[in-house]
Amino acid sequence: MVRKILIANRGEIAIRVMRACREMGIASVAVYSEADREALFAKYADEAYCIGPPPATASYLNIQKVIDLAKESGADAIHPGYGFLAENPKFARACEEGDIKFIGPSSRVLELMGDKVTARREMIKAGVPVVPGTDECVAEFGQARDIANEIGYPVIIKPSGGGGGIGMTIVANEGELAKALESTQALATTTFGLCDVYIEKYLSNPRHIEFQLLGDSKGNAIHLGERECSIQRRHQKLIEESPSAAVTPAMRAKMGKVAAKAARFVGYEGAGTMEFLFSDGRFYFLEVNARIQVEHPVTEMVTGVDIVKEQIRIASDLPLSIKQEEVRMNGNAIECRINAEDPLNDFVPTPGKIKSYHSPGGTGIRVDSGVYTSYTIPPFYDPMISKLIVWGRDRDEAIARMRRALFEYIIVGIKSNIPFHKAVMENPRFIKGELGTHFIENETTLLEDMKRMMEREKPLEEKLTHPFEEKKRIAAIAAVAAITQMRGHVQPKQ
Ligand code: MV4
Repeated sequence: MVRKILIANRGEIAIRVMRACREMGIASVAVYSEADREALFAKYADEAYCIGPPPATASYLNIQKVIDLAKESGADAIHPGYGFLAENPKFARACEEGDIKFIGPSSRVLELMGDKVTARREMIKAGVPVVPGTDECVAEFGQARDIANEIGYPVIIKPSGGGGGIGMTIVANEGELAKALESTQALATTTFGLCDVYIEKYLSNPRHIEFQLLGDSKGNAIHLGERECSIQRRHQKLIEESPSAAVTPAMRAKMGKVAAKAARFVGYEGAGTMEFLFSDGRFYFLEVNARIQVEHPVTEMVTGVDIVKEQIRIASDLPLSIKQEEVRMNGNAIECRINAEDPLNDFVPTPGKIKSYHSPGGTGIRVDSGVYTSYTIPPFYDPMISKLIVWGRDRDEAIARMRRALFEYIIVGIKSNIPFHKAVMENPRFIKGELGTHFIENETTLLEDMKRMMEREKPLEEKLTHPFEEKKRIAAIAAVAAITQMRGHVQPKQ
């Protein structure tokens, strides 16, 4: 078993990993930038070292500095979290060569999955259904025209070095194709240093559904069911849930089996996600995310499996602690990403000082956060404040519980996207489970819904701005909760 882990990340995910370390009797080492000196994760760790100035390129992305600090502190493994160096094959290789265990797949697998054309080709070989399209890079217009005519318009051109939606171009007809090909190649070159692009049939409003996978060094691979992440804006997921309302047990078993088999096929070690588009009852492979994901807690809530602990076991050459037949999905979980951004002003980031903070609790609630009262959210990184995750016996109970928890959640001093989440939890189509990747742009009343909700809460604002008067704050929470009840959304089940 590894004995000491350096966490090459910040915020809530750094704390998430350290919590697993503590439960397993493993020592934790934090590295923090000058902007994160007062961050909770730097205090929570057993040891913490400053790694450099605020910009990520000078700190969290500095491979040599991370490796040096791991060696100096005597860490025998590095957990990269998500983002930053998590899927960087060069970093994984530097760990491999420095005799430090990288908690994640091998540099070979990271390279294979990081190139989207290669990943697509591997998945075709493994028998995974993919979106109709090319299995090669497309360099010439003639090639693009032939494939587009074969699969039919609209098509989408994607950079092979990309992922997560960056730099994609939708093409409606042949007239637009030449220009789109050229501009996507140019963008791919400047953004990823690789002009390779590929073409797929464009699906118009699919659901985004992904399978959680675990593979160990003994050749075992299992799936923990799916998550639906259709509620996103500009490729930033905002709400995720498990299971998906669109997936039947039979579909889950079939697709999960295919995904786990593909993980074995490539020799996948660690936790990972296989992303699919789901349209007209069919799954189409998109890409593999070779890391722990932000939304992993919804899977933990319904399966009871601690995914980070499994990652650490796998890195220690231990077998998975659970067999496929033992995986049970129980109830429904939903996650809302609570961000420091203004939902009424095009979701602009709103970093700054949290003057008062009260997070929800009670049955079925989990809050993963890295903040506290009087903490200042720095402007240098992504503006996530916390993740609010709820569990319910069914989807309706989970939604009611999320609504209740959002009304308990009080953040004074900076604007957050809590009003957005409140509006979605009352949206009729969300409640029916009618989701798609264009949900937010299609639901044109969300902005008005948010405004109405905030107007209703106005009378409470004065109470909430007395952050040090506990009684007034609690009275305000109770009053807000009462308003929710009055709206009559909660109908007791017969
Ligand atoms: C697609 C697609 C439709 N058809 N691929 C976005 C995230 C990335 N992992 C893949 N993405 C998409 N891939 C096919 N064949 C729709 C999306 C997509 C999207 C694409 C461009 C602009 C906005 C989008 C929003 C959601 C999903």
